Amino acid sequence: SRDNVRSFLRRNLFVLFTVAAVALGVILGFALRPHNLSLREIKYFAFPGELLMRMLQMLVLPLIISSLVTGISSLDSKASGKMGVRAVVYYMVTTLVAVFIGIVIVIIIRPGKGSRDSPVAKTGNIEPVQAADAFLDLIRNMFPPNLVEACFKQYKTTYKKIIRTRNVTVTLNLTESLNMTESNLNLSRVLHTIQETVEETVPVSGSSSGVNALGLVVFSICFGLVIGNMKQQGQALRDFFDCLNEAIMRLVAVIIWYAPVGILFLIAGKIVEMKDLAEVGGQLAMYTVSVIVGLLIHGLFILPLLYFLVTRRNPYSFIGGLLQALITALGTSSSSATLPITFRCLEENNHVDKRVTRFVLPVGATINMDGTALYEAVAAIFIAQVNDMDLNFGQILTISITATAASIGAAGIPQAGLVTMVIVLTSVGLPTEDITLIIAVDWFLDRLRTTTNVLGDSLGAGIVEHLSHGELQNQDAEVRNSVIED
Ligand code: DAS
Repeated sequence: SRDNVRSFLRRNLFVLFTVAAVALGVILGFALRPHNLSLREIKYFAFPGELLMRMLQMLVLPLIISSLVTGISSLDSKASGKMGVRAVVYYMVTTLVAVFIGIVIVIIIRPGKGSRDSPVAKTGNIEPVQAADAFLDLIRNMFPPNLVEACFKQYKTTYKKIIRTRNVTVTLNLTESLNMTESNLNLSRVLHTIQETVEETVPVSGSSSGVNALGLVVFSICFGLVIGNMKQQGQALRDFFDCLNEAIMRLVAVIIWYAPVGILFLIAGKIVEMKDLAEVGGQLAMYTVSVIVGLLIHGLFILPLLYFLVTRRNPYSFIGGLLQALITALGTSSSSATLPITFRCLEENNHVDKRVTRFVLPVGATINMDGTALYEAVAAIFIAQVNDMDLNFGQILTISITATAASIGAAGIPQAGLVTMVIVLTSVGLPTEDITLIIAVDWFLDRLRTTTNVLGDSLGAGIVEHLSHGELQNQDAEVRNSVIED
């Protein structure tokens, strides 16, 4: 019928546009590289991409609050409690499996063997950050000092330093932000004190939103639970947040038309900016391969297998409905910016119950980052290998735990995983300045791990929905009975 054709076209037309946008972006990027555009010209060229980032991130704050408050308050506390436990168990299991895969891969491939490929920029005094401080910061981030400041305080300026240190050109994105734990800020101080000549410092205005997602999630869950129990008295607020959520999703429906254009310029701009692949040494190439292999195994095999084992449904058709979100994650390298699109793909394409997506997606996008956890473990062990440091079982266990914690603490913004790396390195006494060894390829790996993060969150919503089928049906029955009574 006409409606079927419309929904088929809408679903596939968008995916077609978005895939075409990625292909065009890559072609345009490589076509522009020989022109050696300056950073400033690249910034202007990539502006349409920055616009998309800003549009999506403008929605993140109201989306997290309205979806969580509506999702939680629409369930009775028993159902939301069970759903929450299932979601957290899924997050922990998949994150630990991802870390395990990463460790096995990096030990088998051993990308760091042999002498150092590229000398590392000598940095100034580094305050070794205690992992305990970082944990405390993580907890602190869950309870923002006041809601207004946590929500609206923007990131400080993000700027690039092009530092040429004895033939290693390192482009550092220094993003100092509310979301980074105190320990991460030490990294930016460390990188600030790099003694080497700074070729060019280009101030690029902060392009990331400033929401402290962790704090917002904790607040919204508590608030949703409370007004969910305020029966008739809370109805007005429940209607308000339900309406707010609906309005945000309608804004997403408009923005999604622009998304392919934005993604095209985001990808093209990055390709123009990246340094010559030839300069990437053998160790760094093997390290990149290790992370990619790990992410592919986890994202295309382990997670779909888990989904199939639980739901007995074809995971790849479920993933087919997510393509728009996965490509947006690839383009923006920010799972929080992708969140609006992830909502739309799960609800419109995969018809996942809104009471589940509204609950698990904002939480998942904030604390469930399988790709990041895998990457932190691989990077830490790679740096140990480069330092000819043999890690014993206890240290590998410590890396597993701190990589998991670092992924929970990482914000859903570009290169957050790189900055929370400090927690993992200091926990096993590895030199934090060696982070500059892996920065050169981080912009690329960030996109892949963000895509894995979004994939993990989305399959998790499908799994939690399947496991919560009973509660959701009871909820529907209660609503029907109450309507009949009325
Ligand atoms: N870019 C982060 C995200 O949005 C992941 C990371 O930096 O590791 O998920």
